[in-house]
Amino acid sequence: MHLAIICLFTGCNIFAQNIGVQPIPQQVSKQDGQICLSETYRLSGESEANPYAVQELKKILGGKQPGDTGLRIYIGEKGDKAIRKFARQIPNQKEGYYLSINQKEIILAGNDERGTYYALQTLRQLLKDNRLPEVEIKDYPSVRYRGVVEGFYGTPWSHAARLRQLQFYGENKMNTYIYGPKDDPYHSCPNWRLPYPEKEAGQLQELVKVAHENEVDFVWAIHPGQDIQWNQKDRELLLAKFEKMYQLGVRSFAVFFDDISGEGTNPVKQAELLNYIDEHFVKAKPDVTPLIMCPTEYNKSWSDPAKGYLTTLGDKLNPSVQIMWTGDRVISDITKDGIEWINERIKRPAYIWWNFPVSDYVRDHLLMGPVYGNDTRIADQMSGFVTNPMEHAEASKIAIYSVAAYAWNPAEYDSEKAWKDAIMNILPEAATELEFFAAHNSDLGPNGHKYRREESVSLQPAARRFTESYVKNQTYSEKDFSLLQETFSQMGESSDILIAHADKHPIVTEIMPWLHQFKLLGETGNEVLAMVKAYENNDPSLFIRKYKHVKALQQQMFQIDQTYNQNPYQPGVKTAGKVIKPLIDQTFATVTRHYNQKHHTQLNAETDYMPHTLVSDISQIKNLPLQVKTNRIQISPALEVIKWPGKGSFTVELDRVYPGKSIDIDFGKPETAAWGKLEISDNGTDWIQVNFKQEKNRLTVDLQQRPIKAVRFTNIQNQEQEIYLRRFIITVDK
Ligand code: LTM
Repeated sequence: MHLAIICLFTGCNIFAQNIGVQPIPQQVSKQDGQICLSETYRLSGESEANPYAVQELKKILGGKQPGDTGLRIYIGEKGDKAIRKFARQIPNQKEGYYLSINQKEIILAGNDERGTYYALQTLRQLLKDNRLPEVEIKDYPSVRYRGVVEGFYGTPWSHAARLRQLQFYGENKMNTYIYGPKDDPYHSCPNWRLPYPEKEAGQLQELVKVAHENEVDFVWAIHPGQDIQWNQKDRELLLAKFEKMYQLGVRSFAVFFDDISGEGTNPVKQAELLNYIDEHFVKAKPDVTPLIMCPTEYNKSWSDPAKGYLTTLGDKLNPSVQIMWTGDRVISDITKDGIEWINERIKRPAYIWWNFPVSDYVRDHLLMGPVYGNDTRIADQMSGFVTNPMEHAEASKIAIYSVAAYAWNPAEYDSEKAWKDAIMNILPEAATELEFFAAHNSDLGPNGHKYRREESVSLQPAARRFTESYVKNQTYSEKDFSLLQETFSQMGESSDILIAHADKHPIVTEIMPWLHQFKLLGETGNEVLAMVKAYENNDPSLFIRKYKHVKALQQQMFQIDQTYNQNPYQPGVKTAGKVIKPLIDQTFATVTRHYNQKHHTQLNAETDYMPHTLVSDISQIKNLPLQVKTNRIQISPALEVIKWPGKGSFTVELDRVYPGKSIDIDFGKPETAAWGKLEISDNGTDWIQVNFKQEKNRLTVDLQQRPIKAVRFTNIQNQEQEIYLRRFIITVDK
């Protein structure tokens, strides 16, 4: 039997990008030839090589049998006999590998065990229809630790979703999964001191095992800062918890001090505790990887150089402890200046915790657009890059895949290409439809962090032209009109096609309410365009028919928004909010107003809009959106600690005077009455103070139908207060 059949050979090098491997390898030389795999192969190195790599190889080769004839395959890592003669070809980099495919042989040689595994992942991607390209690849990651931090607030990922994630990381050469869901009580307060119950412990054990099989470090994180006592008892309880996790198989650990206030924020005490853990646990065990910590001041905008929090950590923490960092702000892209700034203070390369596509502060949105904005020249200035995802595990894979590509080889990172490839990889059966949906579901809408993303990019020029000319002059180009019609139709088609895949792929189940909303919005768009034509053609009966239908569709969208995803923070289902929805709303309002003028009617031209305003001099509050649900007006809650300056205040101004029912407040702390003043106004100018009833952290006021035009809350002291904005709700009679 032939060793391998040469399909074609002309012998020339082409660019790395063209071999279709993600993440893009560092160095590729490719010939135009291909080999076709023979039915048998001869394998050298099986007994010494990384067993998970060998297992991958067997999976890739499918039904083919080992034998004395056929293609020769060498597998192993540096030092193994089978690949000794290729040792010089292997990049001398952690997790690096050498892969060569030619008519005689396939060489899969890792610089270490993980390197061999990654060689296999590349081989898997190269194999198409039993053919492999003739190629020589020398590859390694630019960033040492790459992966995901499950560090969001909200419903933690399910066990099944986590298992799928770990496989996905292995396939995409990510080596880190940090387990730190804020709403796991055994990770955070109040139960961080307690061992996991049996069921959860069993699941974590399985995750560790599967992580290992996929060459992923399972990092278990603890979040003890909100109630930790700086004494020997808590120190030992923390070590005992780590020991329990060690027994479950965990070999990598992190301690998070983010989003806490009070005593736990003391950097000297934090450093003492971490060094103690480092010396008595991490370094005392032969197989535990370097400790990771997330500081309290984890972004530049929160750091106060005068207090020296970061420099204290930099000076006092053992050099092997990794320090996490989210950038210039809580949610921000990582820049060269920014990383230089932090590295200088912490005296080590920062371990980046990138807060995208996390959506725990915009929970009614899906963030499925391209990953962009991080500097591509800073790989050697960071020790790690992990992404904090959405609570929707499958939908997050679009961004995770792209982060894998970025962190492996930032110099070759192509945001658009990674995004498209990600979608093709996640749902090949309906990639066109998922790409269309994702392109229009990527922005966050207004939010307290002021972080925004592009959305509906290809539609933007036509949308802008149409809106401007139609709203101002009721004119437009037919070409733009047709493009909009086509887009709105595609919204329905792609939603339907994706919905039809619900049984086959969990991503569809996750995004289902948004798919329904997207379809309804598309239908609304086309009916609004039909109103435009009916008005132009002077056809009032058609106009009214279409108007009624639009109103009915708006009602259905409202129902979806009020029924699904009813979390207490940003309940509801928002879609295509940056370009498409404003265009539809403005067109509807314009054409309805014109119709009203011409026909002396009073059709309601309103779509949903925010009649009330929030005014504040508190930087972390002033950009928070307001939410209205029937007769409740609430400030969108914030997750992290709010530093409320002395004399600072916020005011919620209502669009008119309402009979007031109640005010409901929770600032996460019991002592609000000592520093806070609540006032109401019936005209926005004159204020009277109101007293609240208090039960633990909850403050309530019964307004007894008093007229309300505005509500104000002030820190009357000169001193800054640290609070959590858990709830601020005004209920009125309509
Ligand atoms: O970002 C960090 C370090 N901590 C928290 C995260 O848990 C949360 O998911 C993000 C986004 O809201 N913000 C944080 O402050």
